[in-house]
Amino acid sequence: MPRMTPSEALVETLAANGVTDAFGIMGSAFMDAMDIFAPAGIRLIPVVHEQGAGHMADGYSRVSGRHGVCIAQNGPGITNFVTAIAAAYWAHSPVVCITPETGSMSQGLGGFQEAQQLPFFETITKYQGHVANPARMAELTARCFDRAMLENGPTQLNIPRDFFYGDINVEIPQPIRIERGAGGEQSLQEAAELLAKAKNPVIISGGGVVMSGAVEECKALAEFLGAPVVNSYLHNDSFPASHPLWCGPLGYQGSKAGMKLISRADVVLALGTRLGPFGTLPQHGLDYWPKEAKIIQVDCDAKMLGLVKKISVGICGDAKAAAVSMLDRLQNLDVACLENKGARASEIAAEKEAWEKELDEWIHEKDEYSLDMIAEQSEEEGSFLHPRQVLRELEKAMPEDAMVSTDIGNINSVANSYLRFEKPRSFFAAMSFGNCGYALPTIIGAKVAAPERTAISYAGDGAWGMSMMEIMTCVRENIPVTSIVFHNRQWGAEKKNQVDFYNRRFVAGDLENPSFAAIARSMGAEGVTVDRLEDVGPALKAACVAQKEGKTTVIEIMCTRELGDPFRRDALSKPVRHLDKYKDYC
Ligand SMILES: Cc1ncc(C[n+]2csc(CCOP(=O)(O)OP(=O)(O)O)c2C)c(N)n1
Ligand SMILES: [Mg+2]
Repeated sequence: MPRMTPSEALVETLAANGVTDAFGIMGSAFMDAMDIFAPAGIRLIPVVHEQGAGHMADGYSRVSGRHGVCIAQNGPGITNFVTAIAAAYWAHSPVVCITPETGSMSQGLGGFQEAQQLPFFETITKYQGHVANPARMAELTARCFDRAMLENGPTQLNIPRDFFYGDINVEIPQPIRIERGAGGEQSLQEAAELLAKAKNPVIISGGGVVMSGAVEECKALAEFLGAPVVNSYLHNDSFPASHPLWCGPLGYQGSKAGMKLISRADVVLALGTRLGPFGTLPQHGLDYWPKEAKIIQVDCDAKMLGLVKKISVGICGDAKAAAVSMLDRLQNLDVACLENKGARASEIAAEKEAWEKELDEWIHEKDEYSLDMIAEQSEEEGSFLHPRQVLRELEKAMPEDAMVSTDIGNINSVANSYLRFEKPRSFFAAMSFGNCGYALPTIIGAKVAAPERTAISYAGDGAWGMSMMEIMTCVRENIPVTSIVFHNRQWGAEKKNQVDFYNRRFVAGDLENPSFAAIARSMGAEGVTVDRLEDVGPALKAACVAQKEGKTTVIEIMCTRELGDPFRRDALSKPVRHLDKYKDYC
C-alpha cells in the first residue's frame, strides 16, 4: 500500500471524488492539507463568513448534482457552519462539511477553540465520520462522500487537528455510487392500476424529479395521462413552465390554478416528494388537499412514505425509474382518463388563464394594512413600487438560462407565483429550514459550479443585511452574480404577524437602511437603485449582460411596505393576557 501522510490521504480522496472546488476560510487546523489542495486540482474559495461557505457548498451541489465541500477552522469556524448545514439538510444537498477539531491530546482540557463538534451536527447530517485514528483518514473521507450521495444530504468529516500528520499506508478507496431502482414490483403495479382507474389524476412533481433527472420521464407520463402537473413547494423547476400541463407550484403563495386542479383529483401521483407539511398548507383561502383522493407517493427514502400525508401506495424508488416503470405498465392497462383527456385539457387551460389574469390584475395587496401603507408612503419623499408589479417585471426580464435563489421574507415568498423555469436545477430557495441570509451565498456557489449560466439572487433588505458581505467574495474571487434587494425598510414577513395578531404593535420590525447600492459599490460591485417600474426589467437585463462580462451587480428596488399573505396563519393565535398590567396587549 502506498505510504502517505493523512493530509495526503484526505486530499487524494477528495480528488478521487472529483472535488475541484471547496469553500471555507483558511485556518491552522488544516493548513497541512490545504497546502496541497492546488496540486491536487482543488481551488479553496475563501469566503467572508463560514455560513456563506456552507450555503455556497449547498448551491454548488444543487446546481451540479455533485458534492459541495466546505472546510474551516476548528471551534468558531465550525460553529459558523451550523445554520448552513441545517439548511443543506432540508434542501437534500450532498454537502461534505469538513470539520477539523481541537487536537486529540487536549480535547476536554478547555484549550483554545475547543468544542465537541459532533453533537452540533448530529441531527442535521446523514452521516458523521469521526477520524479516531489517522490511519482511517481516507476510509472515513470516502464514506462521507458516499453517504452524502446515497442519502441525499450533508455529512460531517470530523478530524482532530493532530491527525493530519504522521505516516500511514493506505489505498485510496474508489467512490461507491449505488444505483437506485424503480421500487417494488407489486407497489408499482398497484400504482399503475390506480392511475389506470383514475378519472382525474394529478401529478405532483417534487425535488426528487429534479435530483434524479426525471423531468422528461415525468413529462411522458403526464402527457400519456393528460394529467396536470403541479410543482411541490419551492420546486418550481421540476417541470417546464411553458408546458401546457404545467399548473404551477403548490404551497405558500403558489398557483391557484394548481391548487384548484389538485383539489378535484381522485388520484394523486406524488413523484419524488416527501410531501413536507409546510408545502400543502391552505393558501389563498383554499384548503385544496384532496382528502378523499388516493395518493401514490414515490420517494427514494422509505422513511418519507406516508409520513405526512395518508397514502394508498408507497413506492421506495428513484423518481425517474419509477415514472418509466409506471408508464410501461399503463400501456398494458385500460386507462379510464384517456376518455376525458380533451375536457381535462380545456379545464387546465381555463384555470391557468384565470390565474394569469388574476396575477396580471393583482398589482398590489388589498388588505387594510397594505392600503394604509400605500397611502402613507404616497406622502413620503421618494417613490416606492408595488412588490407584485416588480416581481412580474423581473419575471418578464429573466434570461432563459437563469438560476435563481430566493431568501426568506414576505416579498421573496410572494415571488413564488412569478418564478417559472424551463429546466431543472434552476431554482434554489431556502427550503424548509427557512433561514434568512440564504440566497446570496447559495447563488455564489451555484455560479461557481455553472459559470456559463446567469446567477440571480432575491433577498429582502433584512435578509440582505445578514448576507451582503459575501459580495466581497464575488468581487475578490471573480464570481459575478446579480442580486436583487427588495428594499421595504422592514422585516416584513414577521411584521405581517404583528398586523394580523398583535394589533399592529410593531416591535423591532422597522429597518432604517443605508443605500445598499452604495454599499455594493464600496465593495467593488456595481450598485443600482431602482424606484420606477419601467426601470426594473432594463436594470435586470443590464446586470445580466454585465454578469457575462464578469461584473457583480446589486439592484436595490425601493418597495412599498405593503405585505402579502403571512407565512402561516396556523402557527399563531390571538394573544391572551391574564395579568392586569398587560391587559392592553390583546
Ligand atoms: C436567520 C433567521 N432569522 C430570523 C428569521 C425570522 N424571519 C423570517 S422572515 C423575516 C423577515 C425578513 O425580512 P426581509 O428580509 O426584509 O424581507 P421582507 O419580509 O421585508 O420582504 C424574519 C426576521 C428567519 N427566518 N431566519
Ligand atoms: Mg424587508
